[in-house]
Amino acid sequence: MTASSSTEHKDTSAELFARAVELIPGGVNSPVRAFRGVGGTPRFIRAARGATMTDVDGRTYIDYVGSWGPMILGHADPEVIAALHDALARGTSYGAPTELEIEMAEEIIDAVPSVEMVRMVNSGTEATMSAVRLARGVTGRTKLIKFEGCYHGHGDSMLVRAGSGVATLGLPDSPGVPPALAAETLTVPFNDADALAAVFDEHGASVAAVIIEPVVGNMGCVVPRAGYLQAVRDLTRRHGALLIFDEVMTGFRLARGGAQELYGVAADITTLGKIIGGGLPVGAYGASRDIMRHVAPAGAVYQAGTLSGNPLAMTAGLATLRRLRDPAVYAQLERAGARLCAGLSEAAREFGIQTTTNRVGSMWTSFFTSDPVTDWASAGKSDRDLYGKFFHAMLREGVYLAPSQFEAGFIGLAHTDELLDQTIAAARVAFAGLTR
Ligand code: HOZ
Repeated sequence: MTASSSTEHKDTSAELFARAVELIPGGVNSPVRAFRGVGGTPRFIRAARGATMTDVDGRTYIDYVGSWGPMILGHADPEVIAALHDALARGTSYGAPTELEIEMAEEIIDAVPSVEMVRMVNSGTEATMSAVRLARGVTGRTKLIKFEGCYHGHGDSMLVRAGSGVATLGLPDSPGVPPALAAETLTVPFNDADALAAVFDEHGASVAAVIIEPVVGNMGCVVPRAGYLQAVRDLTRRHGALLIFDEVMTGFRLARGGAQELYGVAADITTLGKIIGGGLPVGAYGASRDIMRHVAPAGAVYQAGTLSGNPLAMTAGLATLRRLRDPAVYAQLERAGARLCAGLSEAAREFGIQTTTNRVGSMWTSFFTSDPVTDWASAGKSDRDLYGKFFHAMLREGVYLAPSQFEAGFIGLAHTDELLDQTIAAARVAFAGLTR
């Protein structure tokens, strides 16, 4: 499929981007969208429906970004939209509690057994920042262990050797983070339990928490080795540190109970976002009652938010989560992921392009390297120039991938077999072009 176009020669996106860069840093409100990881200028989107997005020049793309994860049902899902219409008529924000927030808490608690109480916030960043503060408040310790290439939003403590946009821009440590605070964050390679054990041996008594993406999405998709998450669990218990699973991407995506359900490892604190907002801004953190009783006003660890538990976000989230109660959903996503990734790998092989594709369910990344990708060092070996060329070739063929090698692709329930096969056909054309 080639991007369908009503105005083939027009580039309104480029015109809008030229306006945007004068007004918004880098022309975007979140760095990866600026296309710096792949070159060129971003497409400005006018509308999206199901598994496709249409840009301002009328070109339609099969979308594998899915708003960076939330759109598991597809864009403009009729049930979500109907629920939002209904909610809109009752007002957009009250700054006072609603029954919807209780229903959302019940839905999350039912899905994730390690979560007995939950606090809603407005983004994944807020969720992880709050989770780390909670861990520090509960343990009375200050150090945080994170993994190289994992990204947990842009909170100060997390911007150390981070993935996602900071890796894409080659700025893994951000200016503006006080060195004294950054020094409280220790980093180790993902998938290396011995390295984690060594850091615990040295700093164990001062470590408040380990924060991890149980399946990494932010260095591209990187899969935990068999037994690795359990080893992380065991080490945190042994050293009295709390284990934070950042399930902002994986929550309700890999299984209803997220990576914790899939791998059978329970976290102490879980962060969520993306899918639970059904496409509206949202985040959440939850844990046992014993941990959550420390959060204000029940306890002394302070955290608050004007729009937290916003009725529209709760409505879109609930309409989404209720559809994900059916286990058949995850079987369908698994089949779709397997079909797409098998097709992409075969197409790459056909044209002699070296790729390694990592996938768990509906999260995946094709890296341009023949070596296994198991951590940040191996992800960094991927040929980013080639990824950029592939990305643009796919865009020309009507497929919208993440504009960075270091992001996961997301498949949703609206990606039909026909669309998946069109994507594989597009990849054949793209790979053929790379060999010329
Ligand atoms: N860093 C985000 C995904 N890992 C990108 C979010 C965005 O640009 O919207």
